[in-house]
Amino acid sequence: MRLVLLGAPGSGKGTQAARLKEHLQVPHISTGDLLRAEVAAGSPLGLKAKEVMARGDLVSDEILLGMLKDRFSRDDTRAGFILDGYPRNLAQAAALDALLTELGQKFDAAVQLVVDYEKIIARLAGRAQAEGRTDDTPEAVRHRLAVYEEKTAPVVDFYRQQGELAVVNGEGTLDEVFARIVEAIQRGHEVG
Ligand code: B4P
Repeated sequence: MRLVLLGAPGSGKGTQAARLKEHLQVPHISTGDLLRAEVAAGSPLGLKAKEVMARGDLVSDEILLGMLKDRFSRDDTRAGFILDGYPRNLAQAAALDALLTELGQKFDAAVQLVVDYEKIIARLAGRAQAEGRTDDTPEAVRHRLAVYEEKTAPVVDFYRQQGELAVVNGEGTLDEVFARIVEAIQRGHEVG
């Protein structure tokens, strides 16, 4: 199974991807996690990404594509993957398409998790307290939501037009959301 997870920051992509990884037995590729690992390691790439991420802006397409190509060069992605946090703009969607074509692969579904913005703000405020992520401050969260509207929402429309989008309600318990995603993947069409 090859899955792309879409949704606003805090919509539950990372949370659900961790469960889907066990369920589908394929690797979870989170571009946010890959970037945070670079920042933690203090690599040149991490130093470039650090401030951009803290502001809630998108890291450059060039850096992201390099990281993604590197990750897809590993054998474990041949059986499938859950891609979480990529693509985040139309240029990244085109780059993903080209990369998968080059690898002779095609993803099975793009799943969008939909959560009301007020709930997202509350979730991320909770995570800010629990984990202290620099991009979960109220200002950064507001900016991330604006970036999502401007840059990532067109990606959702693009996959909808291609007939590849499954829209899933991301509100409710973790189990409820997980069950909806599994159902959406199985049915291959939109569920409420
Ligand atoms: P990400 O790591 O992708 O962060 P995110 O959008 O906040 O989603 P995340 O997966 O962490 O949160 P989740 O919804 O699971 O990106 C961080 C930054 O990296 C970006 O802002 C950008 O700077 C950079 N970046 C990443 N990819 C990029 C790309 N492709 N191009 C350019 N830049 C890129 O969970 C959020 C919270 O909600 C958690 O606390 C969780 O416990 C809670 N939660 C989840 N499900 C819930 C539920 N059902 N009910 C209640 N709470 C729930």
